[in-house]
Amino acid sequence: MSEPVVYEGAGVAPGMAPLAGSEDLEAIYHAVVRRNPAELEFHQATREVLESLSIVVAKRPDLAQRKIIERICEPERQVIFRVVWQDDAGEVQVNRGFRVQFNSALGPYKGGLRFHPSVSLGTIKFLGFEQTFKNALTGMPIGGGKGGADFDPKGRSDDEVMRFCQSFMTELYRHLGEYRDVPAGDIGVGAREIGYLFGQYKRIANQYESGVLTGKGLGWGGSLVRKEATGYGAVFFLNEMLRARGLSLEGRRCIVSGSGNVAVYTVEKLHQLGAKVVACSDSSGYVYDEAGIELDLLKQVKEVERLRISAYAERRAGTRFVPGGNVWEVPCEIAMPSATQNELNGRDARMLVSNGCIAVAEGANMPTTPEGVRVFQEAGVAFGVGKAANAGGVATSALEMQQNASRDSWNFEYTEQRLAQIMKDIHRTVYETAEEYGAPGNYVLGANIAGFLRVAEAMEAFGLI
Ligand code: NDP
Ligand code: 2IT
Repeated sequence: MSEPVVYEGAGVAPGMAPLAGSEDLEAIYHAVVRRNPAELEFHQATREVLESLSIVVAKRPDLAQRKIIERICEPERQVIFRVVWQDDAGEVQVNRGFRVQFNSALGPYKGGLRFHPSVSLGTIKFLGFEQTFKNALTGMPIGGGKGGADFDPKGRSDDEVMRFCQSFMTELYRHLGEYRDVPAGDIGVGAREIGYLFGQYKRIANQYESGVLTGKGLGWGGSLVRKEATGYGAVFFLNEMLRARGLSLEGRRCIVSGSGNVAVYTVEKLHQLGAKVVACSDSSGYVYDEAGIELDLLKQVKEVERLRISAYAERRAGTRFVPGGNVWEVPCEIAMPSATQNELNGRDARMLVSNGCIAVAEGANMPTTPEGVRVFQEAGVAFGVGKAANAGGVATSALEMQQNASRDSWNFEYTEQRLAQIMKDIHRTVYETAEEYGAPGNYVLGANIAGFLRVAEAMEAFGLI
């Protein structure tokens, strides 16, 4: 992948269109920039949604009158806290923790926790904003939130990760609850971290409140398919996009960036459905495997041993590791960015298009820059925006909450079938909304409008909140 970029300046990234025909939306955007200085990723995410909304504002002046868009752009609550812990050498470490409780119109705040050194308030705010619309699209009773810390789990021992998680939860617990706010995983937070976090919550709250976190282990309240859900769901969504064009996945050459939770299960489902993934990556470079990525080896290297992606190439003949390489230079028909925000820029998009790429489905949150999105859309590439395509993870989290509430657990087949149906429904909603608003095939517009309207209508019913 390209080195992820952070935009400099006033927050209008290259490739962003003017907010057509609406001074109000332009004013709202500038108020967001003023009120959230230096939070460039948040500006970018807001701008993308506002671009889709001009058409709604024209049709629904009532919404503008009651300032619903301004209200939706302002998080309900933001918590920032100190996290102190001791490393294995006995040295004291100080990190910063965040939880942005963005919108609870449709249900308790719901969204993952990210542990990565790049995390700042702007990162968490953009993710919480996106999550609000994504969760609305699932049709499930969940509001939007996101949290995390600038903690870097890389190279840390299990004990260090445990001490960090315990300290983090010692502050965060007071803001959580099955009916209040339900975190899960994201970058740097998987089943190990959720275990330590749940253990600490249980100690402090003195109750076994299964539904307070999702992504739990299968032996203690987790749901089958949650681990696989984001990747599987993104492939289901991709499959729907292809079907809508009369195409199929069979035999397609694919690239998946990243090699974490989302990427691994994206590769797994692509292979199950007859496609072939020839490259994946991590922040150190990419591996190229013409025979198709060997999934057991990828899982061994990444999930079990937590090694760099180069270890994959070292252990498999006929493969190549390209240190610092850009995975998008590998020719493919289908690209699934599944690592991080702004990892695929305009140049990458042009390269993909000229190499014959026909579809992109975003497993990550906001991985394609605005310029990249424009390049794909202008070239007629089917472009599945993250808040629709990667909603399978949080949707299955909601299924986990449902199982916890009824003290039940469902089998794999049934749960996967629920996920597949949810992804089909999201695709249909987004597709039909785009058509209704005069932009057939524009999944960005369809997702933003459909998600926005669901949240806005609930907020309207609640009065001025
Ligand atoms: P993981 O931590 O499991 O994996 C992240 C992968 O992306 C790793 O291969 C990592 O490489 C790479 N990566 C992360 N940050 C960077 C960076 N700044 N530069 C280059 N590479 C990077 O995370 P997930 O798979 O859970 O998350 C991936 C994406 O999917 C994120 O955007 C997340 O928000 C999104 N997402 C996750 C969901 C989930 O259920 N987990 C649900 C929906 C969306 P390295 O190890 O070298 O850092
Ligand atoms: O971005 C996302 O949707 C996630 N990280 C999953 C959130 C969740 O609550 O399962």
